[in-house]
Amino acid sequence: MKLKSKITAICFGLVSFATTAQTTTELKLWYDKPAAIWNEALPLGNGRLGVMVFGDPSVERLQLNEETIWAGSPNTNAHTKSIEALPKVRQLVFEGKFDEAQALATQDIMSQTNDGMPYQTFGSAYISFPGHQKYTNYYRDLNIGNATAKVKYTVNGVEFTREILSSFSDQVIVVKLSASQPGQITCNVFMNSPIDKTVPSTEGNQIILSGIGTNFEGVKGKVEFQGRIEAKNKGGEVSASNGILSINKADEVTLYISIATNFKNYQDITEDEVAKSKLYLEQAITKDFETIKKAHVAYYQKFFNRVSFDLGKNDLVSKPTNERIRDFSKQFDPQLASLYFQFGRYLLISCSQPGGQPANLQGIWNDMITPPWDSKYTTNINAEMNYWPAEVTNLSEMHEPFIQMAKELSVTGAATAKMMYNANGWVLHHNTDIWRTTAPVDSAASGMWPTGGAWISQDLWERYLYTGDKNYLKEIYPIMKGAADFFLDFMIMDPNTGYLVVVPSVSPENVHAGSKGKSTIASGTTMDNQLVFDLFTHVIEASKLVAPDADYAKKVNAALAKMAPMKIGKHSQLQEWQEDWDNPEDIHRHISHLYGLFPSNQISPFKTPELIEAAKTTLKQRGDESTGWSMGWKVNYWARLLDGNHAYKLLQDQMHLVTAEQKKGGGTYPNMLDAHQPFQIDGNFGCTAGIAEMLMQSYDDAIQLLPALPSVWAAGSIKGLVTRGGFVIDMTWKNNKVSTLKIYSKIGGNCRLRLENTLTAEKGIQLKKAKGKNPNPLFYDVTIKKPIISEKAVIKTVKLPKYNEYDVEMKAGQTYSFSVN
Ligand code: FUC
Repeated sequence: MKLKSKITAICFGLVSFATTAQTTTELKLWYDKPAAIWNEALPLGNGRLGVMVFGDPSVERLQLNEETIWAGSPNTNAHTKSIEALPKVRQLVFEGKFDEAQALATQDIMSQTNDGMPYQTFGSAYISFPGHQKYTNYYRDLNIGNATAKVKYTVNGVEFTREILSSFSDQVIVVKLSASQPGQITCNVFMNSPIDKTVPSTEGNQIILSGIGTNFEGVKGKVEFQGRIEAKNKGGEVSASNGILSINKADEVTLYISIATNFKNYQDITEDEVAKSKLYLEQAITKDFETIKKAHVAYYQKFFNRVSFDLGKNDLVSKPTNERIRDFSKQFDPQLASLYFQFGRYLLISCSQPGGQPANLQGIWNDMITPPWDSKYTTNINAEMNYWPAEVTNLSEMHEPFIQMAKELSVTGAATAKMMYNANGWVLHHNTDIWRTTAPVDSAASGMWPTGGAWISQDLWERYLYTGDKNYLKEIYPIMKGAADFFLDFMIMDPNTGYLVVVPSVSPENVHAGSKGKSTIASGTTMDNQLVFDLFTHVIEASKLVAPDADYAKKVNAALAKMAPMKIGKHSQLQEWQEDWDNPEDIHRHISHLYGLFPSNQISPFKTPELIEAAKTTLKQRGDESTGWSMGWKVNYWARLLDGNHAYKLLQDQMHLVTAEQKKGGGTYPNMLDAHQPFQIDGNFGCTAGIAEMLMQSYDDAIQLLPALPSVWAAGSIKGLVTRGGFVIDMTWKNNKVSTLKIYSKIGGNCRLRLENTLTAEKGIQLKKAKGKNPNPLFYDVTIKKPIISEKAVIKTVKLPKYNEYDVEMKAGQTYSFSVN
């Protein structure tokens, strides 16, 4: 009998699928030593309250964050000086006087007041245990299967255990201290903060720390915060005085840590932090640790358990996580890869909850008053990257704070657009903060980039493609339209090229040969063109669906027609700028012009064969090793180039262990957080999204299964990935080919599958060979202008593997199982 890979399709209702779920041990980061530095401590969070657990036996440190403790207060950093400067800067750019243009922009267009406020730590809670300096059998872990951390060790034959969580359901951090014998818990608890003028105090049996976010760059600090700790003991005694909570000879103790601020929203700080911190504590303390834990775990697992991922097992889980990170590129450790993927999902659930703030540069975890780049939102890549895993890894709810921020930015950005450029719509440059400031900040070299609103809008539109939710689209349409309106006003014709361009701008944050490598300022950069192309295209699509307006569409289409196509330069590369300035030796971390490859869909192996080759050439020229987020982006790039082995190589590079001694290069800290360096959370999210992209892609007309599977991941399973069009994919694979497949359709519609296997339909199932355009509107088509190709460029033709494409019309709420004969 001829053995042919044959998949049969059977339609079921909601059927559960037995993929090998990740077991509890696989979902743990564990260590045999306490954390000596912050980058070894373990992050817990409930979206609002963050805690880094150090796990030292004699003095536990819990470094604490509340997501709304920022310096400053409601403010704007926009100004009018730019109105006069704008035409002059543009003229200088057009004359090729880039250094002068950049200097003038730095002087007159960049913010004249502040560059945004920093995100600040609350401080730390310490628990000191007299006599615990000498210990044996040390163990600590972070269990991302249930969002709890544990510390265990033995002193004089007594085993001590600490269990810590940041409760989603009760809005407090709880710490359970227990011992293997009664009467053994004796410790002192206290708090302090690097924020000047914080005041410790005592109220009954509660210890309190109150403070105010700092003044910064001329903006008065007005975020008032208060933290409270109370203990509930079994046996022994508890007392509090002078800001110290003393526990004497207890059998078991639970500490309840509550923090609140006066922050209501970006323009209102009139909450009562005292009442709030009291209330959270009062409500939580009526419940014991196990009750709080049960509700916490149930809440967390509702999201986390939507995706399971298995790449096979070996016994490396018995080694501490830091050693496995160190050895990842030398040994095959499939469980570390799946753990790292899931860790990104864990972090997103833990730092981005509906109703709260979006994940900033460090998520919510920060022990400083002025952290690197203020731990703000950098919108020329970092803030968007944080949300790449949200839809595809089945965490759509975690996307909400980012959408809310977009709504707020569209308000503050409208005032900035008017004031600074006399333009309609709204503008965002390369940074914002909790006050939603939108003016250009820092020097013009990095900050003179008015295209943030376009990228934010791309993310908003993408969410619609995953959910098909028209109500949501109605809600975000005005934001997208406002962003488009800005560019309709702001863009002008470049007299050198005749194209409609964004100017002044930069290709983040790269200098160009037009200025002999000194300046970044330019006109009509490739990334800007791609971003505005997306924005205009999406606005036209969205308007057809929720606010038909033929005149507006005509206007936007007319602008699109005047924009430059992509260009392929003399080194066969995708040009970063209008001029062929690219240097093949340039290894800059930003490869902004490949935005068109990922996260956008303008460059694809199927539709734009020349551009895909040029993008690959560019990527090879830029090299692999870089900052954490840059490597995270490259995993996605190589996945879109259908090269799983190269994507895997980038994951190996990203696993470069960065320790207190080994400080060179980007990579991963012992606690698995991304090292830019310093710590920046985007690399974690970028890599999680990248791994999803290696296993499944859904753009360019089809859902492609295993598009970039590295050869080492020959067998495995993933359950719960979401595609554009709202299909949930569960699949296993063997010998690098799909072996079982189940698809749940959330919203119905045509499911076009692209894979190397052959599918055969069972009776009753309408499985057709795909023909023509995918009729599913969530796989809408984009038509890219033909690229302009330099005579010196050498473009080879791409050889694609042989794929089969099928269509199955699916019904909402139904599960379709396919099996391989
Ligand atoms: C951009 C990047 C840096 C860093 C910063 C937060 O400016 O160029 O590498 O990630 O954002």
